[in-house]
Amino acid sequence: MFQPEFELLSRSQIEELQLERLQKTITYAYENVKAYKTKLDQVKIKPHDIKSLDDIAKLPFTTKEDFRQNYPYGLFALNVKSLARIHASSGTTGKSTIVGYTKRDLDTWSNLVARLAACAGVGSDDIVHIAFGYGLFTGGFGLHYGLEKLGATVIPVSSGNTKRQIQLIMDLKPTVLVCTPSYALHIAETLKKEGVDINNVSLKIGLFGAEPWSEQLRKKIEGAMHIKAYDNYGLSEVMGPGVSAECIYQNGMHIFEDHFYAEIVDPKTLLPVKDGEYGELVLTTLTKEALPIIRYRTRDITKLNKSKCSCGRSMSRMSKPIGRSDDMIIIRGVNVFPTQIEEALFNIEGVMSIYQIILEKEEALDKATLLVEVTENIFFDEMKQQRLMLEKIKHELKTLLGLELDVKLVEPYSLERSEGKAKRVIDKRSLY
Ligand code: DLL
Repeated sequence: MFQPEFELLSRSQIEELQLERLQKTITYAYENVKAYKTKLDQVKIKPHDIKSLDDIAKLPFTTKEDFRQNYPYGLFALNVKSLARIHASSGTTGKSTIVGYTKRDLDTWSNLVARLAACAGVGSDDIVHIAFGYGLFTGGFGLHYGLEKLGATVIPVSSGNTKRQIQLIMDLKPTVLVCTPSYALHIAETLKKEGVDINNVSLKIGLFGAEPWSEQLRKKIEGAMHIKAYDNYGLSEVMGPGVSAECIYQNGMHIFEDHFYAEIVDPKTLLPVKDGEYGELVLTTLTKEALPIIRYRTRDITKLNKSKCSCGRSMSRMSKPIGRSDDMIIIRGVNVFPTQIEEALFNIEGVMSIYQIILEKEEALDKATLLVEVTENIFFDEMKQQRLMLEKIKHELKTLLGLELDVKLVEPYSLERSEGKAKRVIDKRSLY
């Protein structure tokens, strides 16, 4: 454990520390960020009204829209000149979200990323190949400085040029791979295509995150690469990677609750869900200087488990997010997340690990087509085999998800591979 003095606190000690830090954060944000003062004044709450952790429910939420309205620096508590670094979120629409860090924030961040890696059993003897993009995205630099702090040997490869990645993996013999799970899969496929014997690959551990992925995908990656694959979660608005991470028991990601306060709310009513139920994760930072964030609506759908873990940590565990509330697709009245389709698909032999959902408009109705890559012997087999495969996929989707979808089998390696976050849903509806 990297920081056992915090990681092993009991539940009551965590909550005591959280309350103390929450009160400080609310006062600090109220006094230093105009947007927060205005929001709190509007609901007639003063920082001293926060007397217990439950009182947080009295505070307004912060959303991506607040970042847009206050672009670029309006939510910062300090003058930008006093900051040590700026990053931005990988927004797909509109302007990116700008985030900033003081020296102390960067120190906290690297401690939390060191914790994240140690949680998965990474240590100072490890050689780490980082294939996250370096730049405004928080993945590259975030993991980099944390792993250096842990004492590991870091190779800052960055993303892209998969053949070169493989050459470096074979030559430099890293023991840990850091990237998105979809890129890990692409690396695994390329290793196979290049005819590399997996037993000659030095990798033992994968630290994968930055996008939703199913248990089935984990099994595929672990099987293809002969590694243990661990999930970790974070978002730029709150810090970047290092908000939560799996320990060796791979049974939920421990939220680093001495730095973040987590709530789960119903995304429609915004009221807390019952303990252990799925809902939207809402996070409040407890120690940030440059950009304190109160009740940020992450849009990520997950659930919390507050029981003590076999690793000894009492910090709550969040389940793998099944998706973002804004990625949920509604097909003929059934709500689904791409990861649920992924789970159903990957149960079927002959399905490759890549799929895409195309959303289109047909007259006034939404139409969804699922493109699934299948192995060569199925794709080039007789029509009858292909028909059987189609039926199998449709049946699996129907029984597991109650979903009726148009399915098309496509040739292996015909769908685009991602070097960063995968794009599972292609929404063409706005084009009509
Ligand atoms: O993706 C930070 C990060 C970098 C996390 C590297 C882990 C590793 P953003 O680009 O701001 O930051 O995107 C944040 O990505 O709200 C989730 O929707 C999604 N996400 C991140 N990690 C996971 C994960 C980084 N482990 C958004 N599982 C978040 C599911 C994830 N979704």
